[in-house]
Amino acid sequence: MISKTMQEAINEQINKELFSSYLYLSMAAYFEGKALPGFAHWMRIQAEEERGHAMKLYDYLLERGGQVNLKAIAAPETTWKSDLAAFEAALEHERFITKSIHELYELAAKEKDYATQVMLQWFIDEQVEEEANASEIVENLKRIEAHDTAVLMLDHRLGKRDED
Ligand code: OFO
Repeated sequence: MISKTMQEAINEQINKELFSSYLYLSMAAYFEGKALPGFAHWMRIQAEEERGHAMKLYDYLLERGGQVNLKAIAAPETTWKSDLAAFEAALEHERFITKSIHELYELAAKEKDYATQVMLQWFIDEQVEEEANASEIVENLKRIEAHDTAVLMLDHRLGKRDED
């Protein structure tokens, strides 16, 4: 039987994972609206993955004889100032989730809840991948933006061509 404190903390994490799903679904709609179906597709898959994370915790809680208490999911942002800003927000969110998983692990250790520590190991590994994926896209987008700037600089230079 899982402790009430651990149960409450896992329920909080379920809510955070469902919010993650909501956030990425919102980003998918944002990219769809910008005619970027590839970006939207990536976000949709991410949204599904997050729902999967929530369900993993949900099933675990039930398996341990705990009670699942679903809470209200906050409304995510609907727009970002650029493609890069959206992915930076995704990376920032993943860092927040990593911190939350680590805190959950610390609580499980404090409570000597070994089964929960083992279950959370999967999430700790997953967060390394989640942050790496978002980070790689952020870096790629920064390169693209730098390229755009280079094009603008070239445009500026070509605009200075003297007439023959
Ligand atoms: Fe569930 O890993 Fe992202 O948020």
